[in-house]
Amino acid sequence: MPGHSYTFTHALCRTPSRSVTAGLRAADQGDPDADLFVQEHAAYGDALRATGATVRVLEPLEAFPDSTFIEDAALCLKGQAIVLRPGADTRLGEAAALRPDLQRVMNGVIELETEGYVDGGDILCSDHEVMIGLSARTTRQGAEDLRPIVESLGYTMRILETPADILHFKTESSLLDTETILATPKLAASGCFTGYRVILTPEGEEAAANAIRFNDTVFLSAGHPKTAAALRETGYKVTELATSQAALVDGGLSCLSLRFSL
Ligand code: CIR
Repeated sequence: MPGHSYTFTHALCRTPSRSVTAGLRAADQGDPDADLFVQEHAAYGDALRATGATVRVLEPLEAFPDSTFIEDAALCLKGQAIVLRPGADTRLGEAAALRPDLQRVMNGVIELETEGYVDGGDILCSDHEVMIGLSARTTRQGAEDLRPIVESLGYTMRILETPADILHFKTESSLLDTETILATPKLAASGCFTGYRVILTPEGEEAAANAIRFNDTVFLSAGHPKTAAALRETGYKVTELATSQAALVDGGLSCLSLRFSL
C-alpha cells in the first residue's frame, strides 16, 4: 500500500525519567527540566493520538537517562520490531529493557545479531527503501548485519555517510510523503536523497528537519515559522509541537516514538 511509511495505527513512547537531566548532549545549554519535559512529552502523545492512532506510553526507566528517545533502541517495519544495538555506552542497555514491551505489543520481534552498533535515529524509511546513515552511533558492521533482516521484510537498504558533526541521520531529515524528504542543506548536499523530492530547511531553522509525518499530519518542532509556512504552502497539514526540553539533550520529534501499523 503506497504511503505505509507514514500511515500508522500505533505509536510506542516512553515517559522521560527524572534522570533525563543527565541525558547525553554534544554541547551543554543547561539540563532539561524533567517536569516540563514530561508535559511536552504528554502533549506529543496526545497529538499523535489525535490522528487516530493508538499511543501506548511506557513507564520511565531511571537507569537510562536517554530512554525517552525510544526510537534509538528498535526499528519497526511491517508489524515486526528489530531490537537494535544503540551505540552510546550509556544507552546500549535500553534495547534489552525495551524487548519485553516489544514482545507484548508487536506481531514479532527480531534480534539484530551484530558486534557493531545501530541507533534507530540513523534509519529513515520510505515505502520501499531503508536508508541508514553511518554516524558516531551507527557502524558499518551494524548496518551490514541489519541488511538481511531489512531485505527479508521486502525493503532495499542503502548505507550512507552522515556528515561528521550530525548526531543522527534523522536529526537532519524526515520523510514527508512517499517521495518527499525534508532535510537540512548540509545533509542533502551529501547526495543521499537522489531520487526523492527534497524540501530544504531555511537558514537558521535546521532543527525543523527532525520532523515526523504521522498519518495526515506533519509534526514540526515549534519555533520554525519559515519551515511551517513553506510546508503549509506545499499542501501539508502541519502541527507544531514544543520540543524545548528534548532539544537540550539533542532530541527531536522522531526520537520520541516508535511508529508502526499492526
Ligand atoms: C543521545 O545523545 O543519544 C540523546 N541525548 C538524544 C537522542 C536523540 N535521538 C535521535 O535523534 N534519534
